[in-house]
Amino acid sequence: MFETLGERLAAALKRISGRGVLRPEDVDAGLREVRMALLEADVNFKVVKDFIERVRARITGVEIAPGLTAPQQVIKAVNAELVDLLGGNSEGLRYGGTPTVVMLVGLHGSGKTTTAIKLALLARRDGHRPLLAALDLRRPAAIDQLRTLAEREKVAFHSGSGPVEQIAAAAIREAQRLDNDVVILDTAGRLHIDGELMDELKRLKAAVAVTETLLVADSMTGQEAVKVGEAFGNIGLDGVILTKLDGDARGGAALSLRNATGQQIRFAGTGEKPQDLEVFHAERMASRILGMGDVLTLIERVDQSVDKEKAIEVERRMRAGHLTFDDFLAQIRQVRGMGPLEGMLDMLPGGKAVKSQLAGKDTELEVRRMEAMILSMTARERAHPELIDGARKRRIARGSGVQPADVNRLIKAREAMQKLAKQFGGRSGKAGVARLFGQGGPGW
Ligand SMILES: Nc1nc2c(ncn2[C@@H]2O[C@H](COP(=O)(O)OP(=O)(O)O)[C@@H](O)[C@H]2O)c(=O)[nH]1
Ligand SMILES: [Mg+2]
Repeated sequence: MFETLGERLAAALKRISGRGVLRPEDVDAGLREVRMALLEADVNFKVVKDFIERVRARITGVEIAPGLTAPQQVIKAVNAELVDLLGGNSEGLRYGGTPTVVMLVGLHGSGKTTTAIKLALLARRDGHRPLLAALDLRRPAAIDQLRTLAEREKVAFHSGSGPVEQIAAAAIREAQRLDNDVVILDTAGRLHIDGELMDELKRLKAAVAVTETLLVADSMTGQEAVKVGEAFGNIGLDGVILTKLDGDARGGAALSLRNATGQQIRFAGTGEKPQDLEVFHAERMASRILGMGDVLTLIERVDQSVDKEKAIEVERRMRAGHLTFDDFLAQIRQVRGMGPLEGMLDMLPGGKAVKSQLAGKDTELEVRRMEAMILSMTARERAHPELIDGARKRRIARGSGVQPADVNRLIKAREAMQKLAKQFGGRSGKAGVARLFGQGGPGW
């Protein structure tokens, strides 16, 4: 889902480098790419403009957190802004009225009928007794479609002929008689926005006590999404349901619709089956749009668990080109403090250098061995790795229950990391070290 946008953002942000405070030119360059990525993802251009300015305000002058790379810091800001823009999490259907009346509106093919049965099942899971009303009279097949679904799922169903507002009123009376407390109105759609349809929907709303009017919109809708949102917004909306998220590779519609209607996205359709409906979750959607769920989880965890003082200290030493085994140990422990190891190493400053030494091994086990070896060293050996000769290696190996070859590998890992640090740190200061750290990113 939304892979393309996520990948594009990742590629875009790769170019941002730097540590300390994010530099204005990096922010500009990064945001330019984010803008392009969003436009290509078919987010409406006005929405993009607005979004970019908000992210800019959020990150200008922000200090890059120890343990994060500059791109990760920007991703964090983009994500936070996305969550805000998406308007928080939905709590599901709002029940109220006798009965609760949910009116579904939207273009033809957007998924209204499919969503009607999905909502009926959801209401039933919530302990309610739903009734489905077929109000799409333009196409006889539409009524049959809903009737078939209702019968299959054993949901009460009402249809009729005549003006839609009369059928809707009859459906509500029927629900009251049968003791159904939720009525879902499946209205007609059009291929395009159409005045006649809007009039019909307004009449319908005026005639019956609608609890909520929800716009059903296809997530593949591109620039059109804003027009659709605004047009249906005129009849008065209480929320949006985004369908076909299972097939969408872009995700722009979520942002556009939210922005155009001012309403929350309440549900997400994730398939053709009646069970394929999720209550909308802003964080989940944002991470889907970014396509970086794992990275975001990690950023959160780094934020919470990295000992910032320690991280700064290790970074300073690396920059000076001197990395003791105590620093190495601190790194490893920080990694382990964060939980499952796989993937974690990628995210830490210098983690990649450690990981390259572990290629093809059981990482967790290997890190535990590294830790054991370092703990078998004397304080002097840890601070001055160059002291470790053959005799010391054998003693360390014995003390930690490994082979001397393992001690050799550990020594090489530290040397490799120090060499990289020297190379980058010595040459071009901040940006160089950041590049080293940036190499720790998930492929970018
Ligand atoms: N993959 C997928 N297909 C969907 C989803 N919602 C609806 N559809 C399909 O979209 C098409 C149109 O849906 P329908 O409910 O008839 O749209 P309506 O004209 O608005 O009532 C049908 O083929 C549905 O199976 C969804 O969330 N995921
Ligand atoms: Mg339909």
